[in-house]
Amino acid sequence: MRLALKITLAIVLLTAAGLVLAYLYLPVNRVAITSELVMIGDLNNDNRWDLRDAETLSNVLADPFRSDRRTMLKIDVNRNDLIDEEDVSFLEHLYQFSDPYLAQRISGSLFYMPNTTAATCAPSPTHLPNSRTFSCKITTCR
Ligand SMILES: [Ca+2]
Ligand SMILES: [Ca+2]
Repeated sequence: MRLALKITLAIVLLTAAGLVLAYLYLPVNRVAITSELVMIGDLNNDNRWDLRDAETLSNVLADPFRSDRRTMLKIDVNRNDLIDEEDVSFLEHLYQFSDPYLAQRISGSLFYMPNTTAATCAPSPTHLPNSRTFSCKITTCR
């Protein structure tokens, strides 16, 4: 076998071995996920606001103690740790139009800005003992 062919074959084999080792041993994800984006008001997790969310909201309001904390977080739009009339009226108005920009334009200045309809949360919300506080905060999403 000619020397050039041997060198080429050796380079190809070393490159293939290097790629296999890199694929097997290089970490894919070095950073643990510490938060996720949560869409406020999207109660059925389909990434939109519609009448199905309104139906879920009325079910939650009928029996609020059966709902999980994540759902309650998504309903507490004004972030006062209470499910109150302001939250419900905001969400019902949003569900009618499915578009926060359109809902704001129609309702006027009392409607929350669309960029406040998202929050970052820990993947499994952590709670302080004897507290209803979530480890979430409102973010501005543009
Ligand atoms: Ca939804
Ligand atoms: Ca509230």
